[in-house]
Amino acid sequence: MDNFNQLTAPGYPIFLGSEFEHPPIDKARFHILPVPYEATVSYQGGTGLGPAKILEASWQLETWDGYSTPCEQGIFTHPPVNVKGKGAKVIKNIAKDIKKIVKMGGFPIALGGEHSITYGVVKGLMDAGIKDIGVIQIDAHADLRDAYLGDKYSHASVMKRVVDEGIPVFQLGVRALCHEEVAARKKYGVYHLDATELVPNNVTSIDLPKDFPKNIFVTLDIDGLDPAIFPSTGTPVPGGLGWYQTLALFESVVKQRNIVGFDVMEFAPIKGFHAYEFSAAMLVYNMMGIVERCGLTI
Ligand SMILES: [Mn+2]
Repeated sequence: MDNFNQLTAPGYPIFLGSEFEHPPIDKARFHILPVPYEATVSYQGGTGLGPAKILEASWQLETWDGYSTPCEQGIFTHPPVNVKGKGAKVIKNIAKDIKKIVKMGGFPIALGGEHSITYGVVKGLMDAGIKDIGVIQIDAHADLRDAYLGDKYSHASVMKRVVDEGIPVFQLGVRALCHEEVAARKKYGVYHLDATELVPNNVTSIDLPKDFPKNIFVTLDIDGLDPAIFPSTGTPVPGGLGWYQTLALFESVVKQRNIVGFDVMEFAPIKGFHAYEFSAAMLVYNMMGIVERCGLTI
């Protein structure tokens, strides 16, 4: 890392800072928004360091992802969101930053941080005027509790906040959920293909229901993948999605709808194990590549 002067804020390198000439903000398609928020941890901590470590590791990526060079479309890394305070205040700050990105015509990519952030991201998309939106959630957990430990803004309740906004959700890879969440799935008509259906059969593409919204946002909780790939997360659960399977499922939904952004949440770096940091950076970059090559323009 020889060019570490490319920082958005102290400790925050820009995505792929080592590799190419970065365009000005209004010329970039991909807008990375680091959200180092970690407040409602229920097991192991560390997600607050996630965004900075992903950005740092991104300097080791090849710009050619095997199919194309997504960075040619321009990547702009924003300074991290102000995450001082808790709950509603932070959600508001996130929404404000996402709205700004969408209003300037950018494609937002939020990096967490804990999963509660996603509610702020989705709010930002709505505030920017995007209508008819659905969320595809790749996750080990359903995150549909109304509140967790009394907290409505907990990472374990984030999808409940989303369905409460009347937004349809499709869950992929879930393998840990409680009775309250099973009932919430029924009540809110949450679509799901759980890990037991996807993983043993190596399912790599799905058909979104006909009435699923035309605009989609994909939220990827890193624990949706198997902990053999990402043990670096707060609440790992065995039996998760494979690397290629995750990317293929992502590609299959991107080909069916207009994707308006994605996030990668719950990455908690483990000191001394840089493989996981690089894997998270590559996952983000490969998802950008899929958006570039397969994204529809509706
Ligand atoms: Mn989650």
